[in-house]
Amino acid sequence: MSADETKPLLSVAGYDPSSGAGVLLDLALFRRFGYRGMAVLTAVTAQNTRELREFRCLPAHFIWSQYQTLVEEVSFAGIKVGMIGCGKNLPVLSAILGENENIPVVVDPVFRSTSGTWLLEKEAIPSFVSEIRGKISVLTPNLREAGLICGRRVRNLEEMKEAARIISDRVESPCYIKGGHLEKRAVDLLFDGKGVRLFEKEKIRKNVHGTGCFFSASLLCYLVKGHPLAKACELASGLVHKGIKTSVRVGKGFYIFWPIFSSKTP
Ligand code: PXL
Repeated sequence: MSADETKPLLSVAGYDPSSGAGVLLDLALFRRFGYRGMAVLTAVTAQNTRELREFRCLPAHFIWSQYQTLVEEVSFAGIKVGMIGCGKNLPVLSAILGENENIPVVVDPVFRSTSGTWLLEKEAIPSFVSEIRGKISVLTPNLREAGLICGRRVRNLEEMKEAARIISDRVESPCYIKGGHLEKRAVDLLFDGKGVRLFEKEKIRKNVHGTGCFFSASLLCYLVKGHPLAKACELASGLVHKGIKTSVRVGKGFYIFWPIFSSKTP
């Protein structure tokens, strides 16, 4: 076991009581890969598989206090960032990232819930970009989030390519755009600052909640295991595909991932 495998992974994200997304899903995935997960909560939501009813952001000083209390004792092998919730908490995120520049950091730009609630104010998106700039390993927007970051529509492969270049330039990191919602094909695209790689999968027509969290948490695990970025993306995208196939409907709304515990490391 390498030294890093004994170190925990950190999820900086929100709480979804239904476990379909957020820290509960992240920690379940970290465990599935054999890592201990720890979590700094940014926000708490009230939601079931049908709707996200409301949420509260935790105060910036308290998010910082959760992080500081942990790092007094442990250092992390990698960090995944999900829902931040409020623009006023972005400087804390920036401070956390600033202290962890030598480990893999995957940032999922969570701007809107599957059911349509804004999970970060639209006006805060430019500061989101500047606070993470130069401090992360990869940003993983979906089509809509990519559109919000670069201020133009992203509806097809050509627009994905342009958007990935613009975003990568702005955040000074590679950008992986998830194209699961493209009309005909499900194609994801990675721009690593030099070239473009495509990852195509069979399209599955199933409304699954938490796909962004699932992808970014798995991607972090593969990076921490030592895979280069493109290989880690390929593996994570394959795992999400498998996860979507086996996802279940526990309530009346979206499907959620299940079973996420397995005796076999993916
Ligand atoms: O899937 C985005 C997301 C991330 N994190 C939390 C959420 C959601 C969507 O509802 O609630 C905590």
